[in-house]
Amino acid sequence: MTLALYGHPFSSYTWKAQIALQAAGLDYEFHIVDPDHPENAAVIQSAGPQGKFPVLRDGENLLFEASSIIEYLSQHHAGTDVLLPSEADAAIGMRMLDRVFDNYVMGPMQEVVNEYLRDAENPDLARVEEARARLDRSYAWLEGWLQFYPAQGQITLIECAAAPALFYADWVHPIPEMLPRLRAWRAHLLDLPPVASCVEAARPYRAGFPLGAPDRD
Ligand SMILES: N[C@@H](CCC(=O)N[C@@H](CS)C(=O)NCC(=O)O)C(=O)O
Repeated sequence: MTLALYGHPFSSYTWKAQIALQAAGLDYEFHIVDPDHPENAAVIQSAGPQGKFPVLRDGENLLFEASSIIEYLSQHHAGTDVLLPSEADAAIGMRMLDRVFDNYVMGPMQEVVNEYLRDAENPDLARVEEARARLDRSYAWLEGWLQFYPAQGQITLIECAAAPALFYADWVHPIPEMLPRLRAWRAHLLDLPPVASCVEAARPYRAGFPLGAPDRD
């Protein structure tokens, strides 16, 4: 049975699952969640408590939460040690970084975006500044972490989480020049073929970015 992913090409968490699927060389159908496809929206509404995407369908199984989708792919489809190591402590380390990218990069990035979605003319600037400060703190921490992280073209749970988080976070709040390792790693991630394919598929939707998409990437 073919795997099916429900999501949107401009959605960061959809990228996260797609990068894993593509990195593991898995065939899947893509079902876009948009107003023209209410049948796909119905699937995501039926899967999780908040109707968020991505959702993976594997036969009778519906999986939600991008990290859980990647864990499932790793257990059932990707092959040993492809997306997550089988060694328990190494896997815990990866899950910890996955939480860093979701909670401390994707989270504040989304808060800024949400403020502009709420009212692009009159965002709450105090909230925006507070979220930007949290991004700065995460960026600085990641710069230190990267000193010990070998970026050798591997795609694990870490890269699946990091690529979309850093792609959009840098749009919202550019990574400063004084953090060269993080800037170089973001560029490296965007060059990985599964990530590059998500960037291209999302390109037609850039006009919808609430802060205005930068003329790069
Ligand atoms: N914790 C979820 C977050 C998913 C999420 O926030 N998805 C966004 C798209 S990137 C979404 O569903 N937005 C539509 C909505 O919130 O109704 C995950 O890891 O999959």
